Amino acid sequence: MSDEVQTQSAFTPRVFSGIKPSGGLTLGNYLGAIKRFVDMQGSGIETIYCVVDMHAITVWQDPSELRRATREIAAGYIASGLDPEQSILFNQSQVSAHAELGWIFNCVARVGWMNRMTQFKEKAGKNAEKQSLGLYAYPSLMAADILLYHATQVPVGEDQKQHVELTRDIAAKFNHDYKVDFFPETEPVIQGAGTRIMSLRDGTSKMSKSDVSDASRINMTDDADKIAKKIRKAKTDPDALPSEAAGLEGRAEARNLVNIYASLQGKTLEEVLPEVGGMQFGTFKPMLADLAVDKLAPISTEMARLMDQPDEIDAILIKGAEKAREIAQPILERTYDIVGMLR
Ligand code: AQP
Repeated sequence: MSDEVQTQSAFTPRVFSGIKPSGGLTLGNYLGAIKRFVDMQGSGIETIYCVVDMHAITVWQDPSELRRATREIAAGYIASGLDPEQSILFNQSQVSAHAELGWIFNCVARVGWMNRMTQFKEKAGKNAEKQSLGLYAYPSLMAADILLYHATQVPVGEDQKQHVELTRDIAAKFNHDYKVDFFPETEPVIQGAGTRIMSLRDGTSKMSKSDVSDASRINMTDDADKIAKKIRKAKTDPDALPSEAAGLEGRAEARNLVNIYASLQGKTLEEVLPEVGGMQFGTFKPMLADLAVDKLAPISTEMARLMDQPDEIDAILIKGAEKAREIAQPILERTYDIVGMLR
């Protein structure tokens, strides 16, 4: 390694996270990720939020639908309270340094590490051989997304914890192999009751935007009637709600609905159980539906307004990408120097 390469040992706190436009936003994305993004925006730390379109194409995406979903996620960010003047908002493919650092990390990450990624196993199922190489390698690109900004904190839902840990392993191996202290050990920020929102049809599987059943999820664009209907039809059990968390043992669907109720109010499960304990689902579900509509309607109304102004969204993303490049490019160039690439 060249002695001239500047290394860094103290990292300025910086937040990075993203959502992939593989469909419309769900309540899971909102409670597990976007709500946290908004909380962190005001914390005095620089915040960078990306629409990770390069991750979306790890499974087939119709090009015009990908453009639409990219704008919808950007609209969801803004409508939920992310301010393009306070946070950097952009889509990943506009900053080519993500792909470039991703390649370097493909050469740092080990096949054995990737083989342990549970999300690939879940998504690929029995058809692993037929999946794209990109789906298998995507956690390494995710590490590049984060480390390209020397991000120290990544707000994510529970399902992404393993990938942030892999990011730390990649950073540590890079630093060790090249004898530098260049990439930070990023911390996942997994907080609140909404870190793992489950399907409304099956309390043991995650609410996902690509689930074949629309009834399994609440989309951020669903209207009040649809939200109420989906909650009314959500799978439950015949018992009343308990007043203490122990009473939710073995009741995945009941736990999920109470979690959603708590998270929408920014409270913990323990804080809301005394209020809802003893209620039958016939009473609780309409109350939950009213709360969900109350919280989501202003967001979906603003999303619809923004989606009618695609040029406005595109301009925000272009401007955000310029700001992102200003941070990313020097870090990429220093990485090339460390690795020994002549430029
Ligand atoms: N159900 C969920 N509960 C809590 N957090 C969730 N997140 C996703 N689903 C839930 C969080 O949202 C962020 C963005 O996720 P993503 O869209 O990049 O990828 P994903 O986790 O694979 O989301 P989906 O909806 O399941 O997408 P598909 O169906 O296309 O794979 C992450 O922080 C994630 O934790």
